[in-house]
Amino acid sequence: MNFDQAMIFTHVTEKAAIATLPWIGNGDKNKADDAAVQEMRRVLNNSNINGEIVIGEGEIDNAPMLYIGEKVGKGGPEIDIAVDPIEGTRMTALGQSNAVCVLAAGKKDSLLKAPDMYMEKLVVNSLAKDHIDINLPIEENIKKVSSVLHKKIEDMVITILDKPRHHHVIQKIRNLGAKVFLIPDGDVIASIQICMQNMPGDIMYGIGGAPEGVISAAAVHSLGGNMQAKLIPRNKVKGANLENDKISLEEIKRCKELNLKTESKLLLSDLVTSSSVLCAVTGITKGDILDGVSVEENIVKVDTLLIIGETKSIHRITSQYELS
Ligand code: VTB
Ligand code: MG
Ligand code: MG
Repeated sequence: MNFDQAMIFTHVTEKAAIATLPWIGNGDKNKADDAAVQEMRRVLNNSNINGEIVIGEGEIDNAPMLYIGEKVGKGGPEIDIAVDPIEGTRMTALGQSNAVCVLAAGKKDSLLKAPDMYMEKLVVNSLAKDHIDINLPIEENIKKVSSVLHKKIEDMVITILDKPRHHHVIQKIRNLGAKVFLIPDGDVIASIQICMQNMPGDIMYGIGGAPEGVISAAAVHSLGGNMQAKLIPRNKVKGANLENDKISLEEIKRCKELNLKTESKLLLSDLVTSSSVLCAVTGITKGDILDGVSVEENIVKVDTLLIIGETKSIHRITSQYELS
């Protein structure tokens, strides 16, 4: 993934973010998502690539989607793409901070092909990269990481999605004496933050979406950090009932077809198999690392983070478009 290709994908997330503008704070998360999906698809299809969506979000919340297996582009190099047209639809609809448009792209077969389901994730920065194991209790991981970072347990900050499924683990972390920073949504931005310098958070842990996991992995890999994960069936996350059990069986079946096993450890090298990957993320609402989309007269401004694996570089790109 060279710089020319990187600009293609920057343009994609920028335009998708701009398309959400009418829906920011409008209360309707599906309309916002729909606008971003349509625009992302349109811009991808206008690009000189031979792209395939290998993992996309949409099934979990029944949102309009760029579906898994969809081919995009006018022709060109073969590229795997993982998309989340809006990461934080609720935040967009409610005008809360940290909603973004995001994708990861890489040379063919560089990104994990998986169903859209839940994923348990553990993310650390480059200093701690050899000191995690998702199969160990979270307390053990915190202890190992604290020692390599030369931090006291009391000073360790664990970032976690604020969801009922995490109440138990949050309690365990607090009992250990470490700090928990809760985020309402958006574990992609949280994962990126863990790997950036001068940002709060030493470990990102918890269960979120698999598409978000693969996208995060591209960023984490490019930033030299580490991530481990497990694909988790829905009934283990949202509780067992007739519907969730049925979905879970389907998820397990689809994983088998893709040669994947649920609830078993995936290494970063399983999630991302090459350094030829990138992650482009454009702010929708103002957040911790990015500004949101803003308009002045007939100019719309967008703020993007472009993280490139080959060059191990991170670029902050501010762009202006004339409003049409
Ligand atoms: C996860 C997480 C995302 O939504 O997909 C979460 O990875 C969905 O969790 O960052 P629930 O189904 O329990 O709401 C986000 O937080 C936002 O897309
Ligand atoms: Mg989304
Ligand atoms: Mg999402």
